[in-house]
Amino acid sequence: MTAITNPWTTRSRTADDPVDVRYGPLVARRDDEGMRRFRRYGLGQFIHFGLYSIPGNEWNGVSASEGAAAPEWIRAWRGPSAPEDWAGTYDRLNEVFDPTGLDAGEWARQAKRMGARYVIFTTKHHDGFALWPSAHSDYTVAQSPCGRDLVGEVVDAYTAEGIDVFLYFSVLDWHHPGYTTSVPADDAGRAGWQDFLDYTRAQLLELLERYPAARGLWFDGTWDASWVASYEFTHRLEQELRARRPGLIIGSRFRNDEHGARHFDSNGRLLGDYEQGWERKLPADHAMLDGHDWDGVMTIGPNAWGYMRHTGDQYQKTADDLIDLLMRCRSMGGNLVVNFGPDGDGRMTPYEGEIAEQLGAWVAANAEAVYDGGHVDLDPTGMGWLTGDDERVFLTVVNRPVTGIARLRVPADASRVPVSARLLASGQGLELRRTDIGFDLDAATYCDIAIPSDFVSTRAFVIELTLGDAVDPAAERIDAYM
Ligand code: JFZ
Repeated sequence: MTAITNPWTTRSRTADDPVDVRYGPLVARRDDEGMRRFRRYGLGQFIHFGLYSIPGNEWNGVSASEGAAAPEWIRAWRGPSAPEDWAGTYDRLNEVFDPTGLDAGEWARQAKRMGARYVIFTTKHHDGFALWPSAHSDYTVAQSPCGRDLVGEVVDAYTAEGIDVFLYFSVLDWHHPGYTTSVPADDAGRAGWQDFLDYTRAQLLELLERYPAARGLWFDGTWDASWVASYEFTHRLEQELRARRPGLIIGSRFRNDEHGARHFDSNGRLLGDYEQGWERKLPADHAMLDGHDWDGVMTIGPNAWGYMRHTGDQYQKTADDLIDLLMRCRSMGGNLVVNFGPDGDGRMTPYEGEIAEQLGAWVAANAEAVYDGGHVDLDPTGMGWLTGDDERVFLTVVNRPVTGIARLRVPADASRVPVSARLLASGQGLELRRTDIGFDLDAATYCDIAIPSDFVSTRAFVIELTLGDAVDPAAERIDAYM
């Protein structure tokens, strides 16, 4: 019996013991233009913006850290530190919501400089407040002094920069009266829940209708028992969404099968176009992914998606951290999505602005390794991350070897082998030698690349290896046959 378990999603497959599943995947692995673009995004931007951006994790100078899970969860602030009637106060923030500093064009240009090829934007987070003037809700930008269609502004501005847009949509909704976390147990509850499902469907169709440029829907808040029990509805709705927008990309966080298995059905089959469970954690290795597409979404602080007025002594990831994570994702064929939380006025924070510029400078200098390089079938190396295509292998050096020799293991029977090396950013040629060092019973040869001692870098750097046909490996061996 083979059991494959991913501890971070509910994936658990028992291959020899298939279960009857009627509400399983609706699509097989796709290879259309949309998914080919997805595989080449490399870097994405997440934006969490909404009513929660106004308090920024505090109210009247009191931090919510003692009582709320994260800044965008501040409405759920509980305990002794919570202000009186806090949820009521929060729910009325629409009356003051007016992000006059929000310039979607500026956001999009910053994202472009960072090298992002897609953006995921919160159209409606758990609080239920819609950032577009939804006809199906009385809790939207239209019921605020803002009065603008922020979703439309973001879709247009990013599309104009050539950045693909995915619409984040939280199913979980603290505003809709019919929403319930548990399966409704009486007629009134069931009627309310049905209202909620109708509203959810209507809002999603409205988003597709209003924003034809959007390429994907990024679902969230789909873990409550009520939604899990609505598998017939979600199965039908996924069909409807896909029919309305051919090519639409939907991740695995949207729905579950009739046994409650989320992300993967009870037989381990992916429920959607890509694995959408990688959040503030990454796959341990490429094999774990079973060839699925995926992305990893990442906060810059430890756990803040929405704006945090005071980050205090919380660690903020650096550009170096993100370069490392980016190339680690790429080495396993995935994209890294870096989260931004603009302030209540709609302005990107100075720190996130710096991150965007620093990351962008690195990505621009090493673009081929980032975008063109997918997973390569070589042994992982402690020096950093390997990416590549049929012609090239890119070694992103994060840990520089003290010997000055970057040594890669190349299987002895490889038909394509590295034949030359250079520093990707500068083009400077590097000496490369393939050697049989008398190791591994000749199962591999080694490729030694000399990193000049006068080459100084305080950032990760990329060595580009060009592949060529292997000459008879036996002829290269210096040791005798036994
Ligand atoms: C959810 C939201 O609750 C959160 O506010 C933020 O929007 C984030 C992107 O998504 O939080 C989650 C959801 C799923 C996991 C972790 C946090 N998960 O599967 O590990």
